[in-house]
Amino acid sequence: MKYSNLLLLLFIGTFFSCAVQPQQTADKKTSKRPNILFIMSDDHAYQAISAYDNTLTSTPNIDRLADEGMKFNNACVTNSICAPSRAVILTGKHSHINGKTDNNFPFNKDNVTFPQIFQAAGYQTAMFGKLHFGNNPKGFDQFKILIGQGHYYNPTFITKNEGKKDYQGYVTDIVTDMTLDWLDKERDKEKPFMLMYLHKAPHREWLPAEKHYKEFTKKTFKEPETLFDDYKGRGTAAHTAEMNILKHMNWAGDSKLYPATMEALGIPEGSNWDYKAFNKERDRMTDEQREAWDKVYMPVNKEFREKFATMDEKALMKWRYQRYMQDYLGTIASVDENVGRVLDYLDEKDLADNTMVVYTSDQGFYLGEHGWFDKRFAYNESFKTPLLIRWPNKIKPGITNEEMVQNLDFAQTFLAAAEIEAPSDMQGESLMLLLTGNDAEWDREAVYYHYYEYPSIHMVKRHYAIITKEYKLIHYYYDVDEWELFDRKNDPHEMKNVYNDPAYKDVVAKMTKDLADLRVKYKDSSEIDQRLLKKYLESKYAKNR
Ligand code: SGN
Ligand code: CA
Repeated sequence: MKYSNLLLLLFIGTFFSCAVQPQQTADKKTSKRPNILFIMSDDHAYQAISAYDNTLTSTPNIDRLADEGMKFNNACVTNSICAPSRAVILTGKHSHINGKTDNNFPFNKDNVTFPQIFQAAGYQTAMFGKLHFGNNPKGFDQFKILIGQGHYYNPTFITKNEGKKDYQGYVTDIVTDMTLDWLDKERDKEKPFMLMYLHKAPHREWLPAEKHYKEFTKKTFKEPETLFDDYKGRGTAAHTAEMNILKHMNWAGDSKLYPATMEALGIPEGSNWDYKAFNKERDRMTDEQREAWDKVYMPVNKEFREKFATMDEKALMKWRYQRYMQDYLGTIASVDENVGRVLDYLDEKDLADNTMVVYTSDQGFYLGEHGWFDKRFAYNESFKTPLLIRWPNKIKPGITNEEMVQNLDFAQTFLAAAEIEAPSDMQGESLMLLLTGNDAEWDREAVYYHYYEYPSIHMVKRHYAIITKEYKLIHYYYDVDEWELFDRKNDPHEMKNVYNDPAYKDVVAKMTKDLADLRVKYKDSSEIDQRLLKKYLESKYAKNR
């Protein structure tokens, strides 16, 4: 840790041990300082939360947070990818400042993260579930985290006190059991807590729990309007991205076809079979789990084999979309059920009133819009992320907020809620103004976005963007130099780039200037990270060009 950072933490620690002591005695009776329960899922699209959109599925427990708290309709991320989003949340700083620009390099532990500040201020802190940082989290009294992406069945965790440990069962239930155990048996109940409850689900490759795959493999879902998008009207990046459900999903890992099915159908090995991925998950199951799985997925394979010969590309896309939704939404059913268990616990133990509960995702996700799965783009489905916050007596129930808020704002919001001063170099804004109904004082008009992980899986080109409620201006760079402008009000599905349309000349001029100003404000000057450039030049992608 940098010396200055250490000093800051020591200062905060000393300040609180002196200043907060007398109050802590009072806390025992009145529990003044609020608890923070931060719930985050991995790749949970807002289209798959019924409080936002009930077309696809129903999430009654997560919806409770919207009914009893505030729902943000325009929450978004600064960089739509897993570990970078988590780094932004923990540091309150953009990726280019905290250094975690993509999933590949480990998180730089010199960064000060908000849980360290909570811990120094006398809070009990714990983290359970997925972190995906390449190193262990700092500032936690307890943690049990998955290794990298983790597994759905019988996962291994890295635990703070016992090293690596194997667990039997389904990951979403296990992460919840750990969370409830800590709340009930382990924490110091005299102190307020800051708890991070982080689901692996619904991350690819979408393995639901038994009772949910039994139910969801029988369901049919409405297709999005843009499932057969041909990407006309957009630039190179949309055309070259490898996220198409028909072309880029794995037959085995994603669509759950058995090798025997692919052999029978003559699907050549290598064309997204990904047999390894299939085995990776299936091999972890116990005999009993595997038998139950096969009982449901073998008939799915059989039915597909019988109709395959009659299917054209369109029919195949439709079938793959349904398969995708059945498994993706099946994993969310477990998340919802388990969130319900935790909310019930807060009610039973009289903790709900003094706990700020947050539900969000590390980014949004495509559920067939533009024919895609995955995320990364500054386009709506991946740039936006669900955000629900409940804090009884502070936040009025059932309110919807339309302001553009970001995951960059979370650290300062939680610190402000706990009346802990945030370090001055954090780059977000506390959302307390909005949470307490003082929207008139909120003056943010635009947000900044920067995605870096290219070339890499899914091949989404690097880009940065400015987004207002009305427009989105995106610059793709690195191996292209292209601009896109979308009129968000008149083209909500972002189908037509109007950057070169003379009618938008003035908008382009203003947005370009505002984007330059935002880059100065957030201190993002360099387009090319030298580490990444070196890696790119040495990669197969550069050699194949
Ligand atoms: C894995 C997934 C990708 C996904 C990345 C990053 N493939 O590589 O589809 O984009 O993770 O996801 S998988 O077949 O191995 O699941 S992230 O959420 O961690 O950023
Ligand atoms: Ca993710």
